[in-house]
Amino acid sequence: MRTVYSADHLLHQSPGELLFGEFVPAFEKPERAELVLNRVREVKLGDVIAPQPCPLDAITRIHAPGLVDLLQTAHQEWLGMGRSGAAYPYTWPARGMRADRAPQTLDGRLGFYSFDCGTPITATTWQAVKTSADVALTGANLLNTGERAAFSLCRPPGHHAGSDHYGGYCFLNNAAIAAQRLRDDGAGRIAVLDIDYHHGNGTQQIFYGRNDVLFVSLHGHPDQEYPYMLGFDDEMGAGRGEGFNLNFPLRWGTEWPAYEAALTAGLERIRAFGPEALVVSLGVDTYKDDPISHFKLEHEHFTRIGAMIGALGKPALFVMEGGYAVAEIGINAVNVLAGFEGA
Ligand code: SP5
Ligand code: ZN
Repeated sequence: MRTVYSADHLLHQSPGELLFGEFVPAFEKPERAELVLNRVREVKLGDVIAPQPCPLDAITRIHAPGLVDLLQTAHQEWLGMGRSGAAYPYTWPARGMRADRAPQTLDGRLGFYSFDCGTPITATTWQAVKTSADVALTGANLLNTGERAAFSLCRPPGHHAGSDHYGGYCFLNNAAIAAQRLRDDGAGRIAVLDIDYHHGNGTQQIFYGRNDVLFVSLHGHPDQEYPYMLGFDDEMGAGRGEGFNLNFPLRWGTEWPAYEAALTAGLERIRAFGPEALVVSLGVDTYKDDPISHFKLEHEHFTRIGAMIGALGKPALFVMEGGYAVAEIGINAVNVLAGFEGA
């Protein structure tokens, strides 16, 4: 399968995140994508191609104009206020506060449109974020031209970004933007399967009221794990979307047998839904040595995940999400892709 990649991802480098009361080096760092690319080349997965720049309306199909504008202008405004470094929010709306109107000042808007402090905006973040969406859209276009599979090596990742909020190292929801493109180009039904360790809260929120995009996610249980406030198994969709959202929250320490059982059930739901194509939010932070996660998957399990997805017999677009065991991220991500191709 072909890989879509751009070096523009290097334009986003987080100076760090607040964790357990300390400012620590970012887990989501540029080497991640470089090492996945190296592995793609090492195993000769297929050609590596550059993304086509896509018009902004593919992004505003999914995201609020106020969010897109903030991502584009926040850092310049930050500097204009005499500040240096990256733009971080410091206050957020809670229950009972006015979450229906965007504040006017930069600090108000940074908090209004975000949900954590791990997702800083630098001078060149927007260029990386826009190109990451282009990488996803170009992958969707490959499926539209009849390819059975494509790998969008997106960075920054996307699945935590909702229609009007960013966070979790994610600014725009690459997988959702690609899924919408597949719908707009004629696919009647699309399934999004999210295998990142963290719940894809953004993707769930975007499609929660819809029955044309099924969302299925396996992730750390929100009782224990980030993003804490979404991803429970009683979230089944709303309105016309009822029955088209399926969460498999799994406890810390989950090993392959329980993971495989949940994936089998998730794939069964996707089979019954009968999508024209699948978008896979491919995070490999389920790996046993991931520094911020608590599942116990081994290299070989990623190959098996890919084979199980391939056995559906549907075209699939793989969109890169998380994975922070940097030395092994290439092996784990490409094992999924090779497993899919071998199925
Ligand atoms: C795309 C993606 O994988 N985003 C993940 C964002 C997670 N950010 C919060 C990190 C919390 C770290 N918890 C540390 C546990 C260390 N034992
Ligand atoms: Zn993750």
